[in-house]
Amino acid sequence: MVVATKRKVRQTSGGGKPALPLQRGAAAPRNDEIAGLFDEIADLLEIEGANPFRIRAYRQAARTLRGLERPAADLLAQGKDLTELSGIGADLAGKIAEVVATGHVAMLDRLHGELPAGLVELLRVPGIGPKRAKLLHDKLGIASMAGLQRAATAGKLEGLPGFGAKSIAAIATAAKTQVEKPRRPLLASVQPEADALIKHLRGARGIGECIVAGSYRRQRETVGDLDILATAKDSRPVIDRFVAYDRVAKISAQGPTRATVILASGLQVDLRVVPAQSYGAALVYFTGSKPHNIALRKLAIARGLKLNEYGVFKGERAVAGETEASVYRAVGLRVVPPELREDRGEIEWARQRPFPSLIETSDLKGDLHCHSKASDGQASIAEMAEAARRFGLSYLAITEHSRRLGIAHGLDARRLGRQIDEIDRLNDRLKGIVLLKGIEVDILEDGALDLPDTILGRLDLVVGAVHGAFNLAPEKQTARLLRAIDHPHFSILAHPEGRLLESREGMSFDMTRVIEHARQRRCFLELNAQPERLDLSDIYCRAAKEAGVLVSIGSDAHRPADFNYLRFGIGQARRGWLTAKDVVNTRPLSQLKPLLAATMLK
Ligand code: DGT
Ligand code: CA
Ligand code: CA
Repeated sequence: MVVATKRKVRQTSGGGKPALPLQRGAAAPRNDEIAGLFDEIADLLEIEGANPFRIRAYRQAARTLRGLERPAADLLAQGKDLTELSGIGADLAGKIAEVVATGHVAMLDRLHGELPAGLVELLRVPGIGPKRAKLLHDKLGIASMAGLQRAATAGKLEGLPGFGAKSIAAIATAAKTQVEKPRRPLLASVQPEADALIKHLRGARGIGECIVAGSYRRQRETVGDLDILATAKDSRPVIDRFVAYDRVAKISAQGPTRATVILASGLQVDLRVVPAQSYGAALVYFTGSKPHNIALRKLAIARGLKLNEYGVFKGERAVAGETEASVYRAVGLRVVPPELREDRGEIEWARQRPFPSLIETSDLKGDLHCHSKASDGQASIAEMAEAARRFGLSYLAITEHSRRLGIAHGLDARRLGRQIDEIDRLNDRLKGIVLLKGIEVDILEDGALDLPDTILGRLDLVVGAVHGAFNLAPEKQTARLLRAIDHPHFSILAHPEGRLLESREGMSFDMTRVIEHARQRRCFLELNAQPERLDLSDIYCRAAKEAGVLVSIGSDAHRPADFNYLRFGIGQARRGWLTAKDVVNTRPLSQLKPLLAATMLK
């Protein structure tokens, strides 16, 4: 499915213009900034009721831009033809060039003239689609989330066609949450910024260590800001180089050993420079989480020690601080893997026994969720197979959408039948990778699957997923999922929670029952590695593990570059305490096959 990331280029400093780097003069817009503008165009076109294929073109272009390894601005500077990129035609290539040259897209400016920019925010509220957003605007003049919240509180939504009392109450609550909650960028979207900034800082005179700590190091799916920790005898050159970085839009604070800046993207970055003998203590402190730190400090106090970001002290004397290991040892613990530092039982564990070796990207042997051009992907099956092989995988399941998802060009039984034959032929000539035959079949509202058993039975695996009716009452939603799992051919429940980070809450249902059912029926739960999903989330990964249900980490790749998303899936899996053993696609094909076959023979 093409998923809209509703993130916009955020404003950083006064004025009504988006905070493109152009505000600072020479720097060119980054790919994700251009992508943000395209997503906004798609959102506004959707509200205007434009042709779905046109909307989809902008979304795909945004995706392509986000996945490019090099800045589009550089490609243009070298005279490269952007229409060679998948999903980019002449019109979109022209718009990219326009953003690079001017910082604007005239078309978006025109759309803003027709529709208030704040209307797009309304699409983040469950239950409000483009049609309802337009209705709210036309009938009540609502043009922002805050406006929606005010109107809902004042009872103004009552009586609008199609708005029942229940849905009004749900909308009011959602609008309130959205207004109060600042948006947090996705881990994957800040990673390139973090890498580039660290590379820049390493050029500072006298710098020793230099690392991103905070929620980023803990691999949280979204990050509030970046916390960079560096060591140096003389902190000044490091601070000077930091605030002089060409993507800094605003310096919020600057002192001799610390500084805070806002980058052109709106991302805040904190920097702390400490002497080498405090590195371990500072790293523990700035990695957090805060509840984890508080628990550590209690342990220190109980031992008559003082723990802070400079070290562990007995009176005035430092007893630890240079390494993380020394700090944990001083309070009687083993080192806790950063992803587990959330005060969810890891402290007790660290006192008693070694941690299991958490899963790593290199443990993955294959991927059980991907798309090709046959549905809404952007490459051929052979190209996806080659990309998976290059990523180091030895098998790949092709799982297109099913017929119900017309917008994604979902397959009916006849087209799936042809694809099965095509994959058989491809397997005869492909080297170094084996393709598995699958489908991402739609789970209908009543829990039935969107394709007949006869065709599903010919596959190696059936991945089932919910793509609509997210708002069923919890009992109905649970029953729907249990019924799908009960289907004679059902292997993996894809993106089980249905969350879209920062834009859609997960569905309400009884996950404990779903996990238990999956265990009984010997099927698997997916951890979908798309950056805006990371679904299963960490706590349910752990619940699945404890129940003995294997997790499948799937890229849901729509393009060759998307296999890189598996790394973020691994981050979330580690946060869920998963080891290689807990993940089904760490098995070599010979061990995987019987496991899949068991799901297809119920
Ligand atoms: P974020 O930025 O919201 O995604 O989450 P973090 O965990 O990166 O939080 P941030 O940036 O506010 O602070 C970085 C770390 O610094 C945090 O994980 C723990 C530590 N820290 C911050 N404030 C406090 C505090 O008041 N007490 C303690 N013990 N540690 C703190
Ligand atoms: Ca942070
Ligand atoms: Ca911070």
